[in-house]
Amino acid sequence: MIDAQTRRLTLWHLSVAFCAFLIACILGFYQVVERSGIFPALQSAKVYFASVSTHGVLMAYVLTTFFIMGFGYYTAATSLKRPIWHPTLAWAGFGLSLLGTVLAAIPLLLGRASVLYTFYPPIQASPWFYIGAALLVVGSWAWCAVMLVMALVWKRENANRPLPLAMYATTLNALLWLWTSVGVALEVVLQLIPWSLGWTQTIDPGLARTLFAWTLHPIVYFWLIPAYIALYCFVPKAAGGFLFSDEIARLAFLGLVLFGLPIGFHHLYVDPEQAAGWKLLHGIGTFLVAIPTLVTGFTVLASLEIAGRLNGGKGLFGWIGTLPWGNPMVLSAILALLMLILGGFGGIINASYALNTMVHNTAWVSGHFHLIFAGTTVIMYFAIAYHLWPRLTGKALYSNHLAPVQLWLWFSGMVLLSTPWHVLGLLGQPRRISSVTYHSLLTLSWQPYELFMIMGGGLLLASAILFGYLLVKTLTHSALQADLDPAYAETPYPHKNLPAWLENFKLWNLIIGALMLLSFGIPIAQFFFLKTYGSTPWGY
Ligand code: HAS
Ligand code: CU1
Repeated sequence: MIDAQTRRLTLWHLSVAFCAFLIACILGFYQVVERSGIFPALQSAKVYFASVSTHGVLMAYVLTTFFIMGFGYYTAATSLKRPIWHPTLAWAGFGLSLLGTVLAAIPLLLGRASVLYTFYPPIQASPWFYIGAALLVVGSWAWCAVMLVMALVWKRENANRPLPLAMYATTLNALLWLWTSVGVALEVVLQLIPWSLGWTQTIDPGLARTLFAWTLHPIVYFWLIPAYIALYCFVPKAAGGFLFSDEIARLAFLGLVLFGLPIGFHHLYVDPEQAAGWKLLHGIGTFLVAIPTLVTGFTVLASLEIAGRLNGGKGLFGWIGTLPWGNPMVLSAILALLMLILGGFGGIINASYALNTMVHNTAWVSGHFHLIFAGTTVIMYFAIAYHLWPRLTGKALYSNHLAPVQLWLWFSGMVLLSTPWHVLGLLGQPRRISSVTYHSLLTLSWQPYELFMIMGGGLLLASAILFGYLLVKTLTHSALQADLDPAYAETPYPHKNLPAWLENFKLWNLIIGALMLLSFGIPIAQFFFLKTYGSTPWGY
């Protein structure tokens, strides 16, 4: 049984995350309807952009950051079997992040921060939006400190044992987030806040986009790592088997952190401020970062196969039928992997310099990240919530039948929403528009896909409401949960000697520092030597 402090911390973080998620789903449904142009009465660019900005910020920053912090506290306490270090610091981080969220939400909802979740200048938001975003990030740094100290103290006391896998990945994620958030923190504090307050008159969008690109790619692995923790640490046991390889899992997490950080220029392929050589370097890195995900797909599949065979499955595919498909953790993993195939394939297209020009800024990109983030990643967040809720509340999950229904609804909705977006992108439909002012045979050809998009959005909203209902009902009904074991998966054989370098975080920090200097040093330094866009780098 976990201690009351960890329970409260995790429940509060996850509750904020899922409230933000529900609001964002309602906005998302409005957006697909508005964007389709089928209901002219709803057409309003002003409301649309306020809505998309709020939707993006709630999903990409609020859902993820609070979920990751809450899940991290749970992972640390249960895998290291000890209470959270410095709960006051953890609660201070929570409070600061919540304050930041509220400060950013007010201008967003008032239409004073309709700058989308990437807030690229020269579109300007109210200063409160940037200040709120900064506080959200600073709050999350408190979480990083708690995770790192807990890992280091445990290591000092258990010098000859490797960190439990879930904590190893959580520690790496805390490290990843510290490195990742530096780019956007510099942009917000040194460029956006002074500019939005009127202290500086100009801004250099090239530098701002470069600093944001520093953050924009690794942040997606910050979101993804909790999903992979569930795939490696919970799914094999839930399926009735073992984790195929603990060592491969550790290498995959390490690979995501090392290769994920220095490659953000694949978001800038068509931007003028960086030269082709730097883009090529980041492009090569982007192909390298696909490897840990490929490895994850096959390791998790191998773990599922072990489980299916232990459950009596025979032949080449017979083990698939003997998997417990009704178990939310297992079902989510299967659906997540299926969405990862197409989502990852889209990522590889995006990463290819020449092909990127075909899909950049089209609906294809929205299709890519809805499939791989809102699909693969968020469905694993659901699975984690179903896994944690009974263990946190002591109450049995309200319905073991409705949970798989909710997951199938999410999967079907996401496929229906994002497949048309891939096609629409190839048919030239721009992303981030409320409507177009040109009409031709091409825009006519978009229409059937818009209908699928609305159906997909409707299924997703239904699924989100069912998810919220199941969590609330679990809290309020009275059936007790008998099994409160955290249920971490084991490998079929005991650990031999894990190489010590895997946990040499000092070494990894040095290597990351060198890679970041190599890939961002000159590209950032150049702004201090060139006069671009009529602005000095920090605008004064
Ligand atoms: Fe991405 C744009 C490239 C992964 C999120 N991405 C975005 C944006 C977001 C995002 C939010 O190179 C939009 C940013 C914006 O607003 O401007 N992305 C990649 C690549 C990967 C990738 C190469 N992205 C993610 C993940 C995300 C995410 C993960 C969130 C969680 N992305 C890009 C690029 C752009 C981009 C460009 C810029 C586009 C532009 O022009 O603006 C890779 O990590 C993907 C690797 C994955 C694979 C798939 C492997 C397949 C597996 C399946 C195994 C299944 C088996 C069978 C074995 C290569 C592992 C299962 C069978 C059963 C029976 C179960
Ligand atoms: Cu990226």
